[in-house]
Amino acid sequence: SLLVDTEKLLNKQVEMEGTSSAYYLSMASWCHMMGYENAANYLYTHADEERMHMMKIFRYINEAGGHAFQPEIKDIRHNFNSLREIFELILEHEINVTKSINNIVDHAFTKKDFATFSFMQWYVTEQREEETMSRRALELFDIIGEEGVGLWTIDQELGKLHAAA
Ligand code: OFO
Repeated sequence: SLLVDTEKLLNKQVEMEGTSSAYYLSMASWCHMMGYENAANYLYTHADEERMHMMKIFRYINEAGGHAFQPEIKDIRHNFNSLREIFELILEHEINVTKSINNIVDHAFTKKDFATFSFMQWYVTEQREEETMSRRALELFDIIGEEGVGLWTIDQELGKLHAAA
């Protein structure tokens, strides 16, 4: 079964993925309200994916003999200053998620918990993809520029990026 500190770290990760889901849903709502349709769809889907990330760890904890806790998620931000800010926040957030995942991988290896170590590999790969996607999305703002029809074009390109993922 799971070591107590491993179980704690995994439950913290459940909370982090749940928070990601809530955070991205809140961002999706702001984009939708503002008329950034493609960005909104991208983020609605992203929110669902984070929920799935949360559930995967949740089930693992119980299957491995631990006890998964439904996280209490609060203090989610609802208002943002710009579309660009949202994508900056996403990248920043994903970098923190990667750090947290790496910490669990490192811990599992040190404790010779190879089941958890192997389980977490999926997240390592996923984070690399998510960080790349976030960087691509952010680059659009510099390449296209936000003046004139820029924001509209960025939203269109975000839709394409999303479709390609
Ligand atoms: Fe985007 O973070 Fe989950 O893993």
